[in-house]
Formats: sequence, C-alpha cells, structure tokens
Amino acid sequence: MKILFYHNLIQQAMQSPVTKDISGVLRDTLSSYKPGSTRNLQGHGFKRVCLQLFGPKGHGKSSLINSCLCVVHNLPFTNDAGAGTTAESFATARIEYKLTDTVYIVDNRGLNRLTKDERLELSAQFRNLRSTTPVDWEFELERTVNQLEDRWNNHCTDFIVPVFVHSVDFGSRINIAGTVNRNTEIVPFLRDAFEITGIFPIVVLTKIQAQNIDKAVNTVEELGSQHIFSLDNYTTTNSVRNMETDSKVLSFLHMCLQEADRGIYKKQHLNIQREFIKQAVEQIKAEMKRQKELQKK
Ligand SMILES: Nc1nc2c(ncn2[C@@H]2O[C@H](COP(=O)(O)OP(=O)(O)OP(=O)(O)O)[C@@H](O)[C@H]2O)c(=O)[nH]1
Ligand SMILES: [Mg+2]
Repeated sequence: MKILFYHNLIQQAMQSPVTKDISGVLRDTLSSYKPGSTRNLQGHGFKRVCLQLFGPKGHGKSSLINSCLCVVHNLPFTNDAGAGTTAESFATARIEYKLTDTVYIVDNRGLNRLTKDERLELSAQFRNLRSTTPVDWEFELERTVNQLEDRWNNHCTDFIVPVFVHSVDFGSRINIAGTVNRNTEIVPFLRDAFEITGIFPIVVLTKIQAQNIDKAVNTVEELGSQHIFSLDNYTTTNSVRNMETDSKVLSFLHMCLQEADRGIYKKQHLNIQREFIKQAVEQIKAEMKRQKELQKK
C-alpha cells in the first residue's frame, strides 16, 4: 500500500505541472525515511542508505549533490560540494554529504579512462569497502586491506545505491548519445554495480538545457537502465530554485530510496556481517589477480 502511495506521488510529480503540495509531501516522506520503511521491512540491520555517485569527470556529480542538498533542506543554493568552477578543477576524493539522518549522498572522483583499475576501485566502493578518502584510480592492494577495520567497525551496515551521472553534452569519452562502440565501454561498470549491490544504477542525465534528450534516454535504456532522470542541476550560474527542478530532484531521491528498499528486501535474510566479509574476500581476490597481472608485465 505504502509503495503504491510513493509510486503515485512520484508519477504525479513527474507528469503533471508541479504543485507545491507534492514537493512538500515528497520532502516530508524523505525526511521520515528509515532503511526499509517504504516496504515496512524490519530486522534487516541496515542503518543508513548511501547514494554512491559515479560517472565521468565534469559531468555534474558534485552539482547533483548541491541540488539535492538545497532541495531536501529547502535552502537557497550553495556550492557545498565544490562543483567545478573552472575547467581545471575536479574532485579527487570521496566525500559524503548528509541529506537526512539516514540518507547520505557520496561524491566521487570522476571516471577518466575506464581502465581495469578504475573498475576495481569502483567495485570496492560498491562493496562498501572504501572510506571517505582521496580516490586513486591507480591500483593498490594495501588500500583495501588498510580500510577494512574502519569499514567493519563503522559502516558495514550501510546500504549502497549506485547512481550513474552523465551529461547529455556531446564530446565526452563515454558518449551516451554517440556510437555503440563507445557506449559499450561503460557496460562492465554498470554490470559490476548491479551484481554487487543488487540494484541497476539509477541514471541522472545532466546539462540537458534545450537539447533533445530522447537519443540519450534511448541509449541508457538499451544499456539496461529502468530509472532515468534528466535535469539541469542548480549551479552558480543557475542558482534560483524552481518547482520543476525541485520536483525532479525529489523524484530522483524517492526512486533511490525505493530501489534501496527493494535491494534491502532481497538481502534481508542475509547476515550483513557475513556478507561484508564475503564482499571483502571477493575484492581482495580480484585485486590479487590484478597484482599478478601487473607483476607479469
Ligand atoms: N548547464 C549545466 N551545467 C552543469 C550541470 N551540472 C553541472 N554543470 C556544470 O558543469 C561543470 C562541472 O560540474 P561538476 O558538478 O563539478 O562535475 P563533477 O562530475 O563533479 O566533476 P568532477 O568532480 O571533476 O568529476 C560545472 O561548471 C557545473 O556548473 C547541469 O545540469 N547543467
Ligand atoms: Mg565533482
């Protein structure tokens, strides 16, 4: 019943001219959310939901965080997440931002060359094995081992929701609206996210401006995505809040929580601690394999 309620709210928020009431209700339900609450799930052990952003450099990850922060807290736009203001500035660390007591959104270093090592690093993040520290796309096995204790003590009860952020601006390396060959480069990253978290990444297409986004939407649908949101983030040059963007941001966040609860439902009979160890072992095995490959070179 509750799921239907959320679903209807989101449908209304996405399809109809937005009313202030819907945004208000969406914001309230978000602030009262606890892991599992949209499905009335209890006893699963997850304490926080972390929306783990990933995507190429400069495509709007930090800006999406800024948008979420000002919309959820209902405050004027500020550049809290340090979105790039010059072509040279880009993030190199994972930093988490609090949306509510139980929902966090995690910034990330932008993907660069889509290498095996970037893929391994991202897998570690999806497995909840990374602290909020600088992100290095260069492979280093010790990093995983050194962070295990902290993750075990503090964060093994986080549920990770993967969110793929991509601009519809053309000319990027992973060109969502471009040729099939280039799109296939991102497929292993999306598949890893799904296999590890149980959730196919939710996609946010940014920098839509006046562009026709149909082609980009079709492409991500073909890659297997079912939940796609398109918006122009709030930025320093587009900082005035409006109902349409607010509603898109809230709808996106609600979808993340619904997907989190679907994932929690799938995992609720698992033992979280045992699952954490299993994921850590899988990651370490993959990293040792990579280390051997590198040593042979
Ligand atoms: N027009 C428009 N500009 C955007 C949008 N999102 C981000 N930008 C701009 O794009 C630039 C890069 O945005 P960031 O949010 O820093 O991108 P990022 O993915 O965090 O980049 P890295 O940290 O380098 O990986 C900034 O100048 C933003 O103002 C959007 O939806 N529309
Ligand atoms: Mg950034």
